[in-house]
Amino acid sequence: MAVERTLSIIKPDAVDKNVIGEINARFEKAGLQIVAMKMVQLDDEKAGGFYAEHKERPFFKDLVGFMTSGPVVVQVLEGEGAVLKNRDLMGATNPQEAEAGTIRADFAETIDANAVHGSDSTESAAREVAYFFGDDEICAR
Ligand code: RTP
Ligand code: MG
Repeated sequence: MAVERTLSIIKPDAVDKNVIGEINARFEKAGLQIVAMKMVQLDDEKAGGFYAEHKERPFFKDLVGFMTSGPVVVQVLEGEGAVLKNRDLMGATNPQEAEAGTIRADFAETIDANAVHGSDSTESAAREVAYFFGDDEICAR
């Protein structure tokens, strides 16, 4: 399987719960390496641009409101099949439907405040990584 990069965001609810380390430990135990990482406070423009694909959806305003409600940790994860591996670790979008042992099942309660974001394809990953990080901010291993 090819080595890939994927964008991960630890969302405001998980930062507020003080579980950044626990979530990152899961990535590392699964063989994903953190090759870039920063904590940022998103504003409406940055969060709205990130979720532009959902602009016409009824939940867009709430989504942007939630993503700007507190700091997030944005990071690039690298490893074999990183995109799908991260999605598997995250679990379903709605924590109520997420498989036991996944990040969302263990750390999230609602579909709005669902602890983490992960790119859904290698194409999205390339766009999302570039949205937050310059090449000089990613530390190739
Ligand atoms: P994400 O992009 O944050 O990793 O989540 P995802 O791929 O699992 O879900 P996506 O369909 O991309 O939706 C982005 C975020 O919007 C919120 N959402 N709310 N109320 C709703 O029906 C609804 N659907 C999606 C979620 O917070 C989801 O993470
Ligand atoms: Mg998504």
